[in-house]
Amino acid sequence: MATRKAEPYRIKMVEPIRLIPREERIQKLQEAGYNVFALKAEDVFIDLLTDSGTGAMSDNQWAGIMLGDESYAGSKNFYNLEKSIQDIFGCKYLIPTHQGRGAEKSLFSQLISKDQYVLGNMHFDTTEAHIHLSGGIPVNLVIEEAFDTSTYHPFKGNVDIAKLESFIKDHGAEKIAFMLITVTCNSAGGQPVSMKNIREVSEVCSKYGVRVFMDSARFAENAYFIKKREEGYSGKSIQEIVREMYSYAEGLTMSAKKDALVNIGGFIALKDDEELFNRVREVNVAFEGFPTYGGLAGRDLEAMARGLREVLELPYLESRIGQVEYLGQRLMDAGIPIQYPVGGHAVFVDAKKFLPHIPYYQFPAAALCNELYIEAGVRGVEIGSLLLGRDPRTGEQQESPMELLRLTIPRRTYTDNHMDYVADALIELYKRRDRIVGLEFIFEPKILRHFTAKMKPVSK
Ligand code: P61
Repeated sequence: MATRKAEPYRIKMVEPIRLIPREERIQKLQEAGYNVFALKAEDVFIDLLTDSGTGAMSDNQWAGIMLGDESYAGSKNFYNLEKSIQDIFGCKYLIPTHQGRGAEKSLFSQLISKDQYVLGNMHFDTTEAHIHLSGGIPVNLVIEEAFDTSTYHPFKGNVDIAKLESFIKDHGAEKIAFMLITVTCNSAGGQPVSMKNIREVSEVCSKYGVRVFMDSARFAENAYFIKKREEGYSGKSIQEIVREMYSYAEGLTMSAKKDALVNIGGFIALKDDEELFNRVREVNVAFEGFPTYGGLAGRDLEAMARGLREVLELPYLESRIGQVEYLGQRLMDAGIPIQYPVGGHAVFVDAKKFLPHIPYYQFPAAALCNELYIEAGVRGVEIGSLLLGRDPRTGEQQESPMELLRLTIPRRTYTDNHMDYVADALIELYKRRDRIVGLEFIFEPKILRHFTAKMKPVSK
């Protein structure tokens, strides 16, 4: 009896990728201002920048694309998506959007009054931006263990319940717009939130009359971790777990580019608040489009309707999370410091520990990211002080609590052989880590600087 698990799919179409020679990689990176965001994708061999919109669709999804009903109003694909969302999340109301941030913009504009707080485990950066844009103040209440990369905790995305309750008591419920639980918690390393924690958040919030929503980009990956790690859930199906998770919230925002297994799309779903639904739908027409397409083509809606059902299949999730774990394990076996346990969608390398000689203001994770490109043509992404930026009041560079290189794994796209190749490259870098130097700016944009900054290695 074979114990090894293999991918629950076979490959029908391939997209060639190529590794350009090392001298060219050095030159391309220099031309890109030592910023991997400025590289052309065709100069990247294995692209681990994001798992967002980069996965492979199934034959069933592609078949659905051909059944796109491109009517301006009342497309049949909208109703198929609505049915998927009602079945999966138990939400009556659907508002489609072009991607996750579209959903954030429309929903938050109707929930936040000026200077109200929006509580969360750890808000993602677009979420934080839309909270600010709607006049709100984001607050992160994740447990302390999330910041300690080497200590095991099965649910590092959990909300600190004591902090949550004292925050509500100290500030008063009327100063709080709502609570948003991000599953899995991307900013903490793709770390899951337990069912117990979701339930407790909902209990505390309902005690004080604070509404609860879920940022659901990786909801199925979160459900998988609950099944594997939380007592009482091993016998439940992913669908049953998802239904229970969402029984504790009144609605959700979704970037469908992750766990709906599509290249573009998003939505808001609301359980039963008809009045809120009407208000959000109204602004969404102005921001995104008519209620039955919301910035998407009928074919996109159909691919989402089908992807949302596929993502709940256990063999898919086992293979998906198993691949991320496989890469993490290879790195750990070689003594490379990573966020532990490995999250659902990415391996986060702890660059502070990998390159202890590079201070935060010389961006160790960005330096490591660049070296990995030179070494192997692999593109990761920095999540650290470069992304965090300067204090808006003082102009001082802020020190991020963690300096992480995120190796984000697209869904159903690369093989374990690719993972071995990435691991081998990082192990090589680890051997010569003493020779890696930090970065300094030659051009620093004022907003979202990490996308367009130009840098150079500091001279020794
Ligand atoms: C990512 F470099 N994530 O992780 P949208 N919520 C959550 C997300 O992870 C998320 C969104 C909402 C991305 C894409 C990304 O500066 C960046 O569909 C938990 O991307 O609008 C997106 O969903 C927003 C990468 C976004 C970035 C912004 O790679």
